[in-house]
Amino acid sequence: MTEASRVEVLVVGAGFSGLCALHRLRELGVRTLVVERADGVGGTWLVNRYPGARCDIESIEYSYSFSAEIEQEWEWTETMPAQPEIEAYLNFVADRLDLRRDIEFDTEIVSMTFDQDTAEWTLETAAGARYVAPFVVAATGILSVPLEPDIAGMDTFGGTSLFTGRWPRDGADLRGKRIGVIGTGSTGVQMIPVVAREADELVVFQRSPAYTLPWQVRPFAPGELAELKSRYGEIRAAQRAHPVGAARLSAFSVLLDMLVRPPLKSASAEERRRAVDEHGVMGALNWGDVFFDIEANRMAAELYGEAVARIVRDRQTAAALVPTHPFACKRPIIDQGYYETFNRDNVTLVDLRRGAIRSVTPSGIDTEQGHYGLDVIVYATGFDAMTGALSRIDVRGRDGVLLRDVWAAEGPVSYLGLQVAGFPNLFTVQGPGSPSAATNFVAALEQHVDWIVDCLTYMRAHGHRTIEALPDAQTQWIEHTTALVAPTVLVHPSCNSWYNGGNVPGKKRMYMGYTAGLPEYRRRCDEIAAAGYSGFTLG
Ligand code: NA7
Repeated sequence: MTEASRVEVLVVGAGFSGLCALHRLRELGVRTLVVERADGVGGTWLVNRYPGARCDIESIEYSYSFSAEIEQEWEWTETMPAQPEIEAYLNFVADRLDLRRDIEFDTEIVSMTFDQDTAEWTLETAAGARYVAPFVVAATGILSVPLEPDIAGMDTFGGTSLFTGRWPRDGADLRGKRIGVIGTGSTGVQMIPVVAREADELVVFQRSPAYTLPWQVRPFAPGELAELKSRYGEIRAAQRAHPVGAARLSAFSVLLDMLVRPPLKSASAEERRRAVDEHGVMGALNWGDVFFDIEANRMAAELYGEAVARIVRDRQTAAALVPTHPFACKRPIIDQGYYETFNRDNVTLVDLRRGAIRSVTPSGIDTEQGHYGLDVIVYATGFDAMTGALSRIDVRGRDGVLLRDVWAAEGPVSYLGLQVAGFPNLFTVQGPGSPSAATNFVAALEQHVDWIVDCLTYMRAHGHRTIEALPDAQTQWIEHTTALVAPTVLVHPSCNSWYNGGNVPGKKRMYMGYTAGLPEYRRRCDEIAAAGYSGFTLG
C-alpha cells in the first residue's frame, strides 16, 4: 500500500469554499492540502459552462470579502457575472494568493474513514492514493452533483448528448442544428434564449414551467465599478447586515421585499389588474401573502398566466408556460428574454404535462405527443443538491457508520450545517440546515470558513483534538430549521424542489436551508462558539 500523505487539515474541493478555506487556514499556520477532482479551480463554476450560465447576484457582492487587495485589483465587467468571468476570477484569486502549490488536482476522493483510536481521517482516492489528517473540511459544493435522468434509450442517441453540469471545455457548436433542451429550471431558463439565437430549431421539453422574472444585466458604465470600489467597505457592511448576504438588487432581495407587500387576497380587481399592467410577471407575484397562503399563491399564479399571455403570442404556448406548483417553493429565477424566446419561429415548446417523454431514440426524442428529430440533446435536469457530493463518497464516521445511510434514514440532518453527529472532526461548508443557497453563497461560505478557523484556533489553544456534534443538539437544530419554514408554502406537498430533495427519486424530503437569514444565523453560531461550542463535545 502506498504511503499516506499527512497534513493537519485536508480540504476536499477547490471551488469558492475550498479556496477560501485554504487561504484562511494557511493564515493560521495550519498545514493544509486541498484535493480536487477536476483539473482546475472553480468547482461548479468550472464545469457549468453552458451558454448563458450566469450568477443571479451582483458581481461586487458575489465575491470574496477577505482581501481588500483582491477587491480592488479584480475588474468585473458586468453587473451580474457570467460563468467565464467567475471562472477567471477564481483563477486570479488562486494565482494572487499562490494557492495552487497546496492543491492536488485530478484527485477524486472515494472514501473517508474516521479512526476512533487515533482520531484521524484517512481519505482514499480513485487512483489508490491515501491522505491522513485529523481534520477534514468538505468544501464539496451544494450544487456539484448533476442529476442525470434515466430516460430509456439515452445511450442510443445518434446525435450529440450534452449535460449542462459537465459542458465541454471547448464549448459546443450549436449553430444551424436542431437542439432539444430537457429541463426548465434556472439552467434551462438561462440557456434557452441564447441557444435559440444560434440553433436552426430549438425544442424545449418542459415538465414543470418556471416562475421567472425579467432582469437587465448590463456592462458597468465607465467609472461605475471604480465608484463602487471606492466604497467597498460600506458595501460589505450592508451585505453583512442583510438577511440574504447581498444588499443590492438580486433575485433574493426581490423575494424578501415581497414579504412586506400588501396581501393579494384583499386587493381589489382594479389593483390586481394595475399590478400586471404596470409590472408584468413581477406585478403578478409581488404580494405579501403568497409565501404563507396557498390560495393567495394560486391566485398569483393565475395573474402570472395573464402576464405571460401578454408576452407570448401563441395562446396554447402561453398557457403551457404557466406553472402549477406554488411560487417560491423553487429557487427564484431571473432571465433575459425568456418568454420572448417562445415568439421565435424556430422555437417549439413541448408541454410534457400533456404527454411525457417515452424514450430517446437514435434520431431524437419520442413523446406521447409525437417524435421530435434532433441533432443535439441538452440535459438541463438539475442537481442532487446539498447532500449529493458527500453521499457519493464512502464517508465512515464513528463505528463505521456511513454518512449516506444516516441521511437516507433520517433525512439530511446536520448541526448548523457544519457537522453531522457521529462524524467527528469533519466540517461541512454549507451543509444542510445552513443558510447556503437561500442566501448569497459566497457570503455564507465565508462565514462558515471563519467559524471553522476560529473553532480550530480555540481547539489548539485548549488542547482539544476532537469536536463532534451532539445528537440532541442536531435534533433541536433540525426542529428549529423545520419550524421556520412550516408556516410557508415551501413545505406544500406539491413543491418538488432541490431545496427539499423532492427532485431526486427516493431522497428523503426535508427543507435543507436556514431561512431566518445570515445575520441571525451568524449570531447563533457566534453564541454557540462563545459558550465553549455548546451542542458539540470536545475531546
Ligand atoms: P432545477 O432547478 O432542479 O431544474 C431542473 C429541471 O429539469 C426542472 O425543470 C425539472 O423538471 C427538469 N427535469 C429533471 N428531470 C427531468 C426529466 N426526466 N424529464 C423532464 N424534465 C426533467 O436545476 P437547474 O440546474 O435548472 O438549477 C439548479 C440551481 O442551480 C438553481 O436553482 C440555481 O441555484 C443554480 P421538474 O421541475 O422536476 O418537473
